[in-house]
Amino acid sequence: MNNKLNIILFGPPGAGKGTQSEKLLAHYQLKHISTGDILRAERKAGTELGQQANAYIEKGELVPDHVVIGMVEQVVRQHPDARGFIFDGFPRTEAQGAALDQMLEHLGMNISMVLALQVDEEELTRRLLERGKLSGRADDQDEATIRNRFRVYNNETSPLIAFYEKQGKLQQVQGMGSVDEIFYSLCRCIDNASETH
Ligand code: B4P
Repeated sequence: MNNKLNIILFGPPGAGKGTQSEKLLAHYQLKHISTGDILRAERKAGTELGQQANAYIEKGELVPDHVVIGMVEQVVRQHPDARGFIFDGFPRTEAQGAALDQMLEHLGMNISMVLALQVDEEELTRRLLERGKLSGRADDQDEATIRNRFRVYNNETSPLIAFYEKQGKLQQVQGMGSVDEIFYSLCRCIDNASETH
């Protein structure tokens, strides 16, 4: 295995994955892979993939596994010289987690750690509705869609917590507080893990 720093930033919708990824990738010089951002860029460009994905996103459903797995693999393969990757919003199902492990193993890499942001649903809802007002993102504006996203997270995504716990890679991080406080906690986890390896 090579010594790239590959981090999964995990958490429910609105947990701060995108917000913290921006700070972490600048600090550790990593390549950012946000499946949500890629899907929204496809939609903006009016591609067929973007139009198909939009139908799922607007309802708060997950885009099919094979679509997002293919997207992630393409980005990983395009950056063989990256110091490592931050996977933001991916994986979101056990099938995506297994595919990611397989893909990285094939490329002589692995996941270094999974940092799971913990935020309660009341705060998540508040953040998403607030972003909805500012960004115009349709999936952040409707409370029923937000509730569906939490339901999908609880049913399809949260089993990944046990998946990564079994691998000894999961670290829970307090995701309530200021952006800088949470960033500090994440950096502490990464630096401690890097020292012990
Ligand atoms: P994503 O784009 O991944 O959206 P998200 O989970 O809602 O956002 P994130 O967690 O990054 O937002 P953040 O907290 O940073 O996914 C959107 C949709 O795309 C999914 O519902 C799905 O349909 C599809 N999709 C994406 N990936 C997929 C996959 N792998 N498989 C299948 N489908 C997939 O930000 C939230 C708000 O909180 C921001 O406004 C931010 O400013 C604010 N905030 C952040 N930290 C804060 C703090 N500490 N205090 C106060 N506010 C804070």
